[in-house]
Amino acid sequence: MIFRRPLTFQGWAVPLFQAAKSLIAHAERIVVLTGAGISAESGVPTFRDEGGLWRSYRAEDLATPEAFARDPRMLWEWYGWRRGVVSRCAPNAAHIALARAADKGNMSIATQNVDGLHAAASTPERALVELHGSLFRIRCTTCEWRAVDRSSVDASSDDTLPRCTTCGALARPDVVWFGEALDPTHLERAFLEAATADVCLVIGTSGVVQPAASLVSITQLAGGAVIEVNPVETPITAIATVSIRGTAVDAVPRLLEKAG
Ligand code: BV8
Ligand code: ZN
Repeated sequence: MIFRRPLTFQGWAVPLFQAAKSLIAHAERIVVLTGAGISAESGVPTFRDEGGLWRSYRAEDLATPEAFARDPRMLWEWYGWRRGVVSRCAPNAAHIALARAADKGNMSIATQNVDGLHAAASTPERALVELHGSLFRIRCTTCEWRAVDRSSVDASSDDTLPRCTTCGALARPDVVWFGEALDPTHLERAFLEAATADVCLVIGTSGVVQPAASLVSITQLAGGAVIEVNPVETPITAIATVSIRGTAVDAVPRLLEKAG
């Protein structure tokens, strides 16, 4: 039963929204996959939308280990700018509604985002997997050292770049770049949650980055329902049980609110 109609609050489309709400309300296990779109209404630039981050840059020029090896100052300048933008953003109603739902214990959230807004919305740590790392953690390029770091970055010279406090080597953002493997424990946990979920709720992702996007088909192939929230169609729409044409702030709190 695949519905692919735009969600409108007039006329017959409302039952689609109710169908999605009911699937969520009756689910024993829910896995949520979020992408940059859930943070758009908090003011965090997305990657591939008009005006998105990648629009003005090429992913392969920036978020890769080769780019960092070639020009660590340029990369630290970009991450420092993003850290500055994100540190002025607050979690929105979608992050907060998910955090409250996750607190009940039957929901896990796998996010592709590195903006830390799910954590800032007090999502229980046990329910959150940051698949691609965090803008606010750094790690050593040589030893195992890593640390939380929310400071502004001075990329004006190699000497002012962040350094490991254990061995003094150059530090890098603790994020997963293209061509780098995700943390296997994170991936295993996310895959298990997806394989055992009754519902996969996909919010604000273009569904192009792997292996994160494959969580959706894992739930679908295991017989679970897929509910997508996105203002536009994506490759995920084709396998969605219900695809809601709406924004995260508009749709997510309504989907999660308990029937009155
Ligand atoms: C790896 C961190 C292997 C850094 C990021 C198949 C299998 C495995 C790998 C691949 C594969 N095919 C290709 C690959 C390679 C690659 C990949 O996926 N390439 C893509 C581009 C084709 N994958 C990798 O390299 C991964 N590594 O597989 O390694 C390996 C194994 C062993 C040993 C060595 C290697 C690593 C991928 C991680 C890359 N890092 N980020 C950083 O952020 O700086 S990815 C980056 O894209 C972000 O994390 C971002 O979150 C993510 C995905 O983008 P989206 O979140 O979807 O954002 P986007 O802008 O695209 O879309 C926003 C959506 O929101 C839109 O649809 C829009 O309509 C919607 N929206 C807008 N406003 C709203 C909204 N929705 C709701 N409400 C709104 N208001
Ligand atoms: Zn070190």
